[in-house]
Amino acid sequence: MKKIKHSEITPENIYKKRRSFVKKLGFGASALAVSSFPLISNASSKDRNELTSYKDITTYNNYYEFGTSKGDPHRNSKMFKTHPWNISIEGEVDKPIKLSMEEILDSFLSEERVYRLRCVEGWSMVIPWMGFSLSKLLSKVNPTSKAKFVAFESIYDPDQMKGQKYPVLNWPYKEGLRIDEAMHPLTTVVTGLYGKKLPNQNGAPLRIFIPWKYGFKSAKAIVKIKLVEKMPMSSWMWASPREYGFYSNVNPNVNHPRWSQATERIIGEGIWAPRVKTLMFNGYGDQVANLYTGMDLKKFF
Ligand SMILES: Nc1nc2c(c(=O)[nH]1)N[C@H]1C(S)=C(S)[C@@H](COP(=O)(O)O)O[C@H]1N2
Ligand SMILES: [Mo]
Repeated sequence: MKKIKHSEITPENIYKKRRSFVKKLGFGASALAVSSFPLISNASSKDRNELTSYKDITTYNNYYEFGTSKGDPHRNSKMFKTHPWNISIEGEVDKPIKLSMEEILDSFLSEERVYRLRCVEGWSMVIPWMGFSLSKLLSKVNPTSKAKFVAFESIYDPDQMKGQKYPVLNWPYKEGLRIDEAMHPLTTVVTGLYGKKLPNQNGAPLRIFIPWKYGFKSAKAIVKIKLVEKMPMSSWMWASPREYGFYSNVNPNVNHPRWSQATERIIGEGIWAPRVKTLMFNGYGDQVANLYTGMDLKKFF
C-alpha cells in the first residue's frame, strides 16, 4: 500500500478527493461549473474562480476582535469558546426565537457553496463554504410588515476577544442588510468550509456571507439577528461613514475615498502576480442587479 505523507493529508486534499468522487457519481454539476469558468483576465496566471488554499483561507483573515493583522485571528482565536452557542432572532417578527447551534445544524442542511470573497482592501479569495440560505432561518420567525431591514450582531466578550478592549470599532461588531437582500437565496448562513466545521478565525460557529458585497458586510460569530424598521447603523459606518456605506456592493466604478476599487489581488497568487479586474457585484450581477434597479449606486455606496 502506498504510504501517504502526513503533509498530503490536508483538509484541502481530502476535500478535493471527495469532490472528484462526487463528480464521478454524476452529482455536483454546479460545483463543476465553478472550475470551468472562462479566464477573465489573461494577465492572470490563475483562474479567478480557482479555490483558494485552506491554508490561505485560515491564516489570512480580518477579524478585529482578535487583532488587526492578517495573522492575528489564526493565532489568537485558538481558545475561543464556541460551545454552548445560542442565536436570538427577534424584533419585528411574529415569533421571536432563541436557537442553539445544535438546533440550527439539525434543522437546516448545510450544502457546499463556492463563493468569492472580495475585501474592501482590494484582495479576493474563492472559498468553498458550507451553509444554507438565511431566508430559511428567517422564515421560522415570520417577519412582520414593519421588518424593512435585518441587523446582525457578533458576540461581545472582551475577556476572550482582546481586540474588544480597544475602541477600533464600536463593539460588538454590527452589520445590516435590507430585508430583500437578506431574503436573497445567495445570502448565506455559513457553518463550515472545505467540508469541515467553520474554523474560529473564519467566524465559528456561525457567520453570514453575502457574495456580492464587500467582505466586511459578512459578520462573524453571530449571536443576534434583529428585524427592524429603520436602516441599522453598522460598525464600519460608525467608524467612517464617508468610507463605508450601508450597501457596500462590490463596485469597480465607485472608489474608496483612499484607493481604487477597479482591480484586485487574488490571494495565493503571490504579490507579484498581476491584479485582475473587479467585477460589478463581485460577478453575481445576473442574480442580484435587480435588487437595485433605479438606484444611484454612487450615492448609495
Ligand atoms: N465580527 C467580525 N466580522 C467580520 C470582521 C471582523 O473584524 N469582525 N471582518 C470582516 C472583513 S473586513 C472581512 S474581509 C471578512 C473576512 O472573512 P474571512 O477572514 O473568513 O476571510 O470578515 C468580515 N467579518
Ligand atoms: Mo474586508
